[in-house]
Amino acid sequence: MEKIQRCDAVLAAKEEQIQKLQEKLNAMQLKVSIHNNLENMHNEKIKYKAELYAASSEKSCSENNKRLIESLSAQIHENTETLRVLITQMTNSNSTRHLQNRETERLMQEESMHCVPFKSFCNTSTSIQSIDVVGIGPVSVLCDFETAGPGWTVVQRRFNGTVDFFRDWSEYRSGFGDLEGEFFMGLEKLHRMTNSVQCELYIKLVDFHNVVRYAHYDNFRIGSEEEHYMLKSLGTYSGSAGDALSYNLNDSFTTYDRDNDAWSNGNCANYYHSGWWYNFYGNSNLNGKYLDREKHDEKSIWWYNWKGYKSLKSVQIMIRPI
Ligand SMILES: [Ca+2]
Repeated sequence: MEKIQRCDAVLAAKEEQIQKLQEKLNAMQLKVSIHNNLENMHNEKIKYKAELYAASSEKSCSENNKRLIESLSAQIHENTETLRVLITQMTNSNSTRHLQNRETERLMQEESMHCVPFKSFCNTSTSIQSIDVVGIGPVSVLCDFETAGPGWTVVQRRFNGTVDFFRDWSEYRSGFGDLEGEFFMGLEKLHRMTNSVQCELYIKLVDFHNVVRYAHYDNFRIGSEEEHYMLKSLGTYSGSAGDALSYNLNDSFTTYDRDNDAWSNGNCANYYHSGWWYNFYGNSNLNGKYLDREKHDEKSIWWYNWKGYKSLKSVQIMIRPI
């Protein structure tokens, strides 16, 4: 009996313990449930925030895109306008160029109408005329009818010292001076003219006593620039001034900046203050310094076979097709 009572007591204690544990368990389950609910709510909140953010960025992105599209449209419009202006300018430019080309063609045609071949040149008067030089085209030259008969083209002329003849290679190649005054025609033209047809050469010399002499060669020809405009042919000499030029046959042309002479220790063009055909030294110096009186001066204009190194008053060099 006592044992039964003791068991009842233990049982009661256990039931109480179970009840407490049940209460505890219930409390814990409630806590877990609340926690779960809270967690769900938190997750929901995060989800909504994410959606909100997405919606917000979508809107922002859309606005940005809209602004970008507007900006691009404006640029396209601006570029189209610029393109239109450029096309207009180009069209005007083409029209202008077309007109300029037509004008140039017209002037060239007009000039070529007045331009005569070198061979049939200058038979009527002393004047400046346009001739057709092979490989160059129309060239203005001085033709001389009075000095030695018709048909002469003046290569060089000196008579008052107004033009400086101490020039470099490129100027002697192209020519310089004034056709109505003193000038040098230019070696390139001279080369092409004397190679297009056989030419004779006439050199008129006048001293300070107004005595006139001349030198004539019947087959004058000079080489190309690659050949340093070499004095390649003179033919037969005739005249009253003496043959000063044959000494320099087959010699190259020399200027102060292009030493083609045979003098190894110096430059003849520099020494003689000129640009001319030289060997070890010169035997004539028709492009030398112009002096206004007769003077023994190796830098002046001289023709050795007539007056040595005495300066001359005037010179005229001419060529004529044969
Ligand atoms: Ca030299």
